[in-house]
Amino acid sequence: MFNMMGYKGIAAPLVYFATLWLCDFGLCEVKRGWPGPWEKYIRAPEDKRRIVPRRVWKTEGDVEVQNDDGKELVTIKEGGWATWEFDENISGRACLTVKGTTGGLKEVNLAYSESYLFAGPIPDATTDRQPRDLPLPLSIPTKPGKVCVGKEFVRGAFKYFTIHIPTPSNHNNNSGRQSWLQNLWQSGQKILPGRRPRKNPPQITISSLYVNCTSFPSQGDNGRAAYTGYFYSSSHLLNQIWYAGAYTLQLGTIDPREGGALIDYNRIVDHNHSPTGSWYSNFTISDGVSVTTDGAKRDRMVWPGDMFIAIPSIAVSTSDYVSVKNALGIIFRNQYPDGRLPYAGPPMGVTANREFSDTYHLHSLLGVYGYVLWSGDLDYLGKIWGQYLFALHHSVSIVDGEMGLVHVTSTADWLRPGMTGHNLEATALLHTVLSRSETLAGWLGYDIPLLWAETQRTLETGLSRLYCPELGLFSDNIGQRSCYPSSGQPYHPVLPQDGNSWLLISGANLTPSGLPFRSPKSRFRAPTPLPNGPPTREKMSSLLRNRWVKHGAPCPEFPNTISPFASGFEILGHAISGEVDTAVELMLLEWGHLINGDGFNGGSTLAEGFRVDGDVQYPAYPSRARNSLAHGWASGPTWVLTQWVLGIEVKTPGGGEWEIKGELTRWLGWVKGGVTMGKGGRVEVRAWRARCENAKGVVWEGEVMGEVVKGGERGVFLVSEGEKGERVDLDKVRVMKGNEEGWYRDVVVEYGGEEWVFDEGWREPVMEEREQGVVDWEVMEENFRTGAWEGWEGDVGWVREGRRFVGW
Ligand SMILES: *[C@@H]1O[C@H](CO)[C@@H](O)[C@H](O)[C@H]1NC(C)=O
Ligand SMILES: *[C@@H]1O[C@H](CO)[C@@H](O)[C@H](O)[C@H]1NC(C)=O
Ligand SMILES: *[C@@H]1O[C@H](CO)[C@@H](O)[C@H](O)[C@H]1NC(C)=O
Ligand SMILES: CC(=O)N[C@H]1CO[C@H](CO)[C@@H](O)[C@@H]1O
Repeated sequence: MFNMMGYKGIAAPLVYFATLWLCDFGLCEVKRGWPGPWEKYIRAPEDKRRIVPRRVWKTEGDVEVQNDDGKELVTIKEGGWATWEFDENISGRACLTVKGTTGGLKEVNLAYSESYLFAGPIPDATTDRQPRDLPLPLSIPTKPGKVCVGKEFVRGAFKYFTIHIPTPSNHNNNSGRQSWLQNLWQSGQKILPGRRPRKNPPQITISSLYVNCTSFPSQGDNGRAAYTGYFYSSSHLLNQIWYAGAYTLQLGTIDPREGGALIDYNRIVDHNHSPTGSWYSNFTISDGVSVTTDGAKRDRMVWPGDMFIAIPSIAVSTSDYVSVKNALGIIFRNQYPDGRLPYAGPPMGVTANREFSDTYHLHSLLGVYGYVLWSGDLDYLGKIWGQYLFALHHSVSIVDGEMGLVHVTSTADWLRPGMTGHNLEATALLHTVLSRSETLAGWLGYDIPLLWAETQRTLETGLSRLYCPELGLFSDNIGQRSCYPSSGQPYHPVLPQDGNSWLLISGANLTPSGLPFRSPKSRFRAPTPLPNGPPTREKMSSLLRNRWVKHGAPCPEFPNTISPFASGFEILGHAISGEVDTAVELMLLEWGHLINGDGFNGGSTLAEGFRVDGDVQYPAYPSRARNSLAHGWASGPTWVLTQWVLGIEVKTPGGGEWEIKGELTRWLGWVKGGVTMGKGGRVEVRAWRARCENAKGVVWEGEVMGEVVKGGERGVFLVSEGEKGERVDLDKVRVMKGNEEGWYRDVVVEYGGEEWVFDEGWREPVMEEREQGVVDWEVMEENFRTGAWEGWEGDVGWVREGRRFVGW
């Protein structure tokens, strides 16, 4: 009998250990496909080679849509355009079946957009030098038949596809915002001839169109059958979020010869003459046949910042380790002679610029840990260990011993400002990397240098200097953004989301013994004893939660922005700190907006970032159309839901050992899911709220029960009781029907002479109302007037309207 009476809202952890070795070395061939009712949430196409649009979404000008025996015949005349909509955000090479043309039509213009907001004859943006890309001309053969865009014109991500026949007058329109278009028509990606006989104006009739998607080359043609893990719960929204994360990563996994959307940057390497604003995707970004990138539309490059989150999310959904290995491979291949790792893969890392970021350098090292842990590829670790140590040494060498903090010299990070100096995020990252490095050395059987632990103690001392006792969180640096400004300096502490989240993720001791919290260079000194006591992870988690607005967690280090990347660190920080409830709440709030918010793409994929008031603009760019709506770094929930809600934690490389420590949280009534281990073998978990009424009418409800299944065999039932799970003998469990869809209603557990059934009385709690975030337009404008955007006013996509400016 449970000694817990009445309601217990929060799940106790379920704990179970097991060992499983099905594949002992190298990369195992994983079994793909995991059928069940959860498959309805998969967004990937069933046959990626032939994706057909759902409907003609919009037409303008002289366009006729006829129904020809169930097929739509679309006729576009000069000046007209038609936009087709696909079910999902997709990618690939477009092909049309042309039924006929008249008027000597030789070309049409194509335009692509991820969001309906930018759908029409002008594409959304991949370039950072123009607010919108140039339309792509497509030559139309004189004879009817199929015509496809050239191999290099794989468009990375779009949901809307437009065919347009411009009129000659379009070529000369120089009014208002369209002024950049003039350059477009003049220098553009080849444009239509200006003069044509008026009597017989050109037109085209299209009988069908499809897109041949070349993403996720190593997962087969059926994107739905590619899955090696699943997640299914009582929350429709969390299910959508998990699968949108997984599909975002599929779409961003590409043939390495189809990469490189920053064509102005590519130019340094490939010397292309393509005009600014034009686009192609044929730049080779790594070795191998498949590689993971930052985003499907852009930059289609290997970005280490994304890997920390992307690797585990890939591991729990499609196990595409080959693509991860190729991404890490190119970063390490381009290691600079001084040990530093490039900011990104080619074209970066191979130019004379020596692109570098102190934090992304550390993300690459975390990528190695993630890859080896999940895949089990110790062989790879052994091969790059020398390079890894060389890179790690660089980071250790920039620790300022006196301050105890990493001293950052590179401004580059995830495009957020204020990176240089004694920085919190970089310090917390290095602390994390040192712990992971010890684990990696242990797996290889090597001695662990004492220096690493010593450095961690130094960093902890330094971190304490960044603590703001009155505010309860840590500041960005010891300079202008600290809470102990030097005399005469204004008091503007910045308590960054990224750095504080990384502190939660790191195992750093937040209160090194005997150390007063103090400022190094100013006369200010933290009061002793500290007004709110020493920092704890629990308090930090709750202070971070207090900052949320209607659509998510704003990041003070990057004004006006909500970042699913930095928020990915935050949900991880909450989960690691034992606040899984808070992590899930932020998913529902922020990723809920990415799924349901206006202008995103209806939940197929997850965007790079957005504006604090919920608008689709990502404040890193002036042009709203440049936001990438399929960006792998936003996939954090896929990982966190699997590892902290289902609770499947891999303990040794490839899942040789794993542990289940799940938490249903107050947001879920039931959950079910599974993971294929890197070394093969599948682990499945389910947990549900149970209720029991005994003969005397005493009721227990809200209890959590769970089950672990491995290798296809039923495991043990576990009943949560206080802090530890209790096992129930298998023969005391009765499964009534075995119906997958309503499985939680079919499980009856006999325990202590009582029968436990699913608690039908459970209801999903209502989320707290929060205020909408407010945009600080002056700060935004300032950001676009400086740095990378200097001198580009008007061209890159923002125009002034009175005192304010708006992006477009
Ligand atoms: C030029 O573009 C503007 C804005 O799109 C439009 O209102 C105007 O009609 C165009 N003029 C011509 C001559 O096409
Ligand atoms: C899709 O592209 C692949 C790779 O280029 C090619 O082999 C295949 O034939 C194409 N399929 C269709 C239906 O266009
Ligand atoms: C990539 O495509 C562009 C545009 O068609 C072309 O100019 C360039 O030569 C191509 N590069 C390679 C490596 O094929
Ligand atoms: C374009 C495409 O193939 N879309 C598919 C995406 O996934 C949904 C749900 O599984 C399918 O209904 C669509 O056909």
